Amino acid sequence: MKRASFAVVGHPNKGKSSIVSTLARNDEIKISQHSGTTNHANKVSVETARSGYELVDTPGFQRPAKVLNWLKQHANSADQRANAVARFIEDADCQKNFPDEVELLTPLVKGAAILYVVDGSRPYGAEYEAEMEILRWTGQPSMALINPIESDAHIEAWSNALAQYFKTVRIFNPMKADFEKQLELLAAFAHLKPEWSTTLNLVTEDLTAARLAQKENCSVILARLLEDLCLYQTSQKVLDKPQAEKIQPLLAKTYQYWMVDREQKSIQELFAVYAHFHTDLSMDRLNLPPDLFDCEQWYMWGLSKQQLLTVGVITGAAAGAAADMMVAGQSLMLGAVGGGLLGLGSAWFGADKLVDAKLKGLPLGGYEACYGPIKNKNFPYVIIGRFVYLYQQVSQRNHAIRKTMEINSIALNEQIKVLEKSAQKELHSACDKLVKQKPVENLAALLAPLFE
Ligand SMILES: Nc1nc2c(ncn2[C@@H]2O[C@H](COP(=O)(O)OP(=O)(O)OP(=O)(O)O)[C@@H](O)[C@H]2O)c(=O)[nH]1
Ligand SMILES: [Mg+2]
Repeated sequence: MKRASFAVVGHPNKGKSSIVSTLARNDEIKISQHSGTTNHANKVSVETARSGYELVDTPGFQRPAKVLNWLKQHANSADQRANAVARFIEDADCQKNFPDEVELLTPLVKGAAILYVVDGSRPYGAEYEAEMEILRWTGQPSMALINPIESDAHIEAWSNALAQYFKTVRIFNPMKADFEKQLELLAAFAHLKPEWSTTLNLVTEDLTAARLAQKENCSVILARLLEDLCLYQTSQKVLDKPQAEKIQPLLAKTYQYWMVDREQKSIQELFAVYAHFHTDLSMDRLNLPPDLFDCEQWYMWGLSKQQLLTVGVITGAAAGAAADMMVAGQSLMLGAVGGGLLGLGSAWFGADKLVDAKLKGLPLGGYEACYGPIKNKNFPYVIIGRFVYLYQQVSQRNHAIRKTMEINSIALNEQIKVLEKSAQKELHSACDKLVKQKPVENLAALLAPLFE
């Protein structure tokens, strides 16, 4: 089956690239307020599970009146017009004098249909007629899109004028058009050329199915995030209580860093699900309850006979050498002495004490200093609220939008409150289990309604 292809053409700076970006869900396409941003035809493939189509972003018309003159000199009657356009793009002088028109007409000569874009917030003028006339000469199926960039002040005048050149005229705002509107436009594309309708209808079906799968994906991402954040605990085995107190700030840092980082990872996954790879996000960092270091959570630990034996061997060999004591610590499973903890060196590890312990034989014991997990009942709701709110923004964000995504913390807090109040019984009980570090079956399915 032949793939549909659409060249998006028009005056410079009317939102052609924005339309391509939104329809193709591609946020890499260059868009800017400077006229002439696109200076080469850029083919963008839209791939779906079973089908696809092609959009060609093009530079704007620069000298349409001159181009139309050239064409008129090369065609005496209507039947020669398409051929004159084909000669125009091949002509070396034209390529030199009218590079933008050659770029934008080439895909049309190769069989692409026309999507002619105008700005409905600016008045109509006869100067557009040369470009519309040129497009008509190509003989390709066509549609006009009115993009109300700043307002819809001149839509009516535009509609009247465009109707004389194009059978189909639609209003389409690439910044605001939601998923339904995008599908409606796709349905109109399918009517442009009968031989494309099958593949384009498949595209619509695929996109609809993909949209559902994206939501499911989001509930899985959130479920994993919740489980990880609610279970996470960082701990370090130490010899005595003062040491445990000493490493508290370090544990706190490790813990906070891990939690924030873990949430960030999920946010990245969320953006990736919706193919937003270049969005800057401004959102308050995840705030954790201040004091998770609980002295009650220090556990006495003892070593097995086998381990005691190892203490003897290793400490005997390494006595006095701080660096070697670290190694000894690891082999004794006193906890990984990694990252920041290394900085504390043998002082906290207590080489002498180990040796002492060996000399005295028994007992060799210590404490386990723990940080986390969070037992605050509200915590899962905070995570859910943040994620669902972000989901709402990301899933509705059109790919033509380039500005930073600002997540307002007041709106975010409101969302969390509303969510907590309205959460159904099942969700409440799931959250309750999570903060008790109990497993929740089918968590993703329980969360799914939040993504409706
Ligand atoms: N507010 C708003 N801005 C828009 C809309 N469409 C386009 N713009 C802005 O208009 C400017 C031009 O958009 P582009 O998509 O780069 O226009 P273009 O027709 O591809 O421009 P050239 O490549 O220079 O011919 C950018 O700053 C867009 O952000 C719209 O519907 N609403
Ligand atoms: Mg452009």
